[in-house]
Amino acid sequence: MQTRVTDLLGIDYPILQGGMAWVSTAPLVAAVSKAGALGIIGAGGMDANELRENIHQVRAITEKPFGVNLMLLSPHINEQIEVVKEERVPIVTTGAGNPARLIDDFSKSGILTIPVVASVQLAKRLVRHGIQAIIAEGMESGGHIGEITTMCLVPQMVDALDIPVIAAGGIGDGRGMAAAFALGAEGVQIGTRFVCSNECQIHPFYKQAIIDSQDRSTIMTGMSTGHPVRCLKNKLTRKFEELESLRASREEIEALGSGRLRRAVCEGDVEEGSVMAGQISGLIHDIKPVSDIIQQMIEEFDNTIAQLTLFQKE
Ligand code: TUI
Repeated sequence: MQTRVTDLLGIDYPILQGGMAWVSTAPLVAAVSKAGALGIIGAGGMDANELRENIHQVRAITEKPFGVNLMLLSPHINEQIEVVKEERVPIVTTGAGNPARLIDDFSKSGILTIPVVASVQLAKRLVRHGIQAIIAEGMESGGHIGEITTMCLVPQMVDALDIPVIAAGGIGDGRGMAAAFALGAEGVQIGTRFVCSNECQIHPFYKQAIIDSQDRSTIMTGMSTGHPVRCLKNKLTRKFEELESLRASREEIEALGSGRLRRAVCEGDVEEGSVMAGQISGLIHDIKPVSDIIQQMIEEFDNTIAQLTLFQKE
């Protein structure tokens, strides 16, 4: 499968594994890259040494391209920037902010910056800074999100930009991938589906919470703080709802969220922890190897496209 995205990134399939803080560490990333897609280390939550260690671990397993996702709100962001430059990481994706100041500097170090954005306005601004591809993330995604759905964001992004658009948010199988391509995307970024893989090194209760979920199992919290986050409904999200209904201060709401992702991912506390997951969670029913997820997605993509061509007039 060749698109501008596979050409640019040097991968076999136009699939990126979303960089997920605490979740996408070296074993998952290496498995995804080894299988011909792009694995991405989620640097959010890592200090400089942990990030360097993860980069070395990926390189010990595969020579294929991989990326690092920099969460721009991370307290370790400046040291992480130095590490990706020193380690000559080929691809950096960014999230939760405007990466304009990094693009030129990274480019001089041979690093390709692919921003994750949730609006056409920021995307256009970043194109003027010289980016070569962008990830358009809809609000179906897990974690920190914007306001627009993938269905509406992707075609508007495609029309506004000349660079390839990678669709993210609400895609968990080959049908979703085909839908994204129908909207003009040339690649997809997948998060939640890869969480439920054998190679993903998180507490089993987190994976099980996704498997047990249905279509209406996620909720957006933290809207009043300006940093809305999607996760599975649980005791913690009910506390958020209560605080927000009482119009609690931003500080109070942010304090409630502190350390909660780690608690869910590492300790398996899926009631008091933040179980970040996308709306596609309800579609995920099993845990399987990364290579099976990718192969089945490509097969399903091909079948979907073949089915759709039956609609063509003679
Ligand atoms: O970054 C993400 N998703 C994330 S980051 C994360 S870690 C976290 N932990 C605790 C609380 C909050 C986050 C979990 N999930 N996705 C990419 C993304 N970026 N979605 C939306 C944006 C975004 C938002 C605003 C990008 C740029 C932006 O720009 C604002 C500006 O400065 O113009």
